[in-house]
Amino acid sequence: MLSAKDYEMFEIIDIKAREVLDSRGNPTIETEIITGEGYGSAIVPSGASTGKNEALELRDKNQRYGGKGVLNAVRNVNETITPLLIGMDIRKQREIDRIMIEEDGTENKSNLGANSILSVSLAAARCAADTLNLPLYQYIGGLNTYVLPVPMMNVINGGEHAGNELDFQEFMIMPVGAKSFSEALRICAEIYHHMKKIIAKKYGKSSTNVGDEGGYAPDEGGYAPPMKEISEPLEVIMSTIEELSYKDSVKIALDTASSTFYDEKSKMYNAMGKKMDSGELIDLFADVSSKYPIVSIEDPMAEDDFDGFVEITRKLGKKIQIVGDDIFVTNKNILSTGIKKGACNSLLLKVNQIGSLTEAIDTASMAYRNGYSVVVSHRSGETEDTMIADLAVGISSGQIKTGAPSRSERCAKYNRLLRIEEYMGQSAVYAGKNFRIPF
Ligand code: 2PG
Ligand code: MG
Repeated sequence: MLSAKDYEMFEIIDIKAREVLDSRGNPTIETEIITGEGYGSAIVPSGASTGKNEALELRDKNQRYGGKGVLNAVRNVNETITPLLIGMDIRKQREIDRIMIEEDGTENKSNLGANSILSVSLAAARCAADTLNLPLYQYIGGLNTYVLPVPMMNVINGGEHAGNELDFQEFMIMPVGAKSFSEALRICAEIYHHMKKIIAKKYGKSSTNVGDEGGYAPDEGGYAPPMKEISEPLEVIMSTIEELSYKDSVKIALDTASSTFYDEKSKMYNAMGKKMDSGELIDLFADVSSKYPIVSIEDPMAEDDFDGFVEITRKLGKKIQIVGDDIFVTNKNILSTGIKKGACNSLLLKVNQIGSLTEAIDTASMAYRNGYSVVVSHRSGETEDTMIADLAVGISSGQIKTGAPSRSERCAKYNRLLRIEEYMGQSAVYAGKNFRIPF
């Protein structure tokens, strides 16, 4: 039976939002919530290669911070959302999210801003976990939380995340053969460090400068022309893992973010100095995945090329995970269309694409129920917030994409996973080779 005192401990007493900076030095929103006996905070990340249908990130568009200020979003939390939620039971996450979505009243959260709503939604989950004295991942996933994800570590950056000539955005390593998450992370970090020497030797020292997600962003280094061809970063990865004798335990994943080099009018892809139609791009991916141990390709086609997605899934989907990011934008309705048409076999999950925790989890559930795998992901503009580490464990995604270990905002997530693994002790299971269906 509940006593009045029990209820008070869960009651939302106050909510406070403020403007802080993200890893690119752009403003973003942080929100704190307190209950009678708990505290939770969250900071919202921000993308660069964004999908057209993402929920709206509210920016002030005035002279401050080149228009990127978020004081309107902060005001929306402090003046509009807070009075609606004060006194509510912090455990009612779905109700909290629903109230904010209804108050906003738009399809893409353009009224209050997805950044305002999400900051409250995530802070509420963390505050509820704290009030209940549970680790966040366990609050999200309950008893069914024992799977530690395989890192999809982005070690070479191109596209919108770097100022180099590489059109494809992310070249990632996946240590599927490791026995534990901590071993996987060690393998990744060792590869990352050794790769620096290999890149410096071949492309020059300045080619080891890093991009937004901490991966190397090889450019004009003086010794060789800058990396441009898709095979070049793949060769660097292969040489590194061979020299370290990790060839059997490490696979490769790509996020080519193909919307960023697609011309909608001509329906042509413009990469590596060539123009390719949908079929030619698919052939390129079929070719590289027959030569290199590629197990996953994210956004191989542009978000507007739905037919291309269906075609590549039909051709390569048995062997390779085809992940939908810009195409699905963590939106249940769009994912549902994709499932019906047979586009992709995996969902990239980014909470800020949809703007609330419960909606993101609903989209993940739909993916699982239809045999799609789920990759929980950071954004290229990140913060010290580690929520996605708990989310990956909480929904047993088996995979997490959160950048390279040279940047603290990425390490924060890996370090949180190390702590979760230690806390779980013997019951922790590393997804490893079962990363697509880890349970
Ligand atoms: C992506 C992400 C994260 P951004 O495309 O998957 O790696 O980039 O946050 O810029 O959309
Ligand atoms: Mg992507």
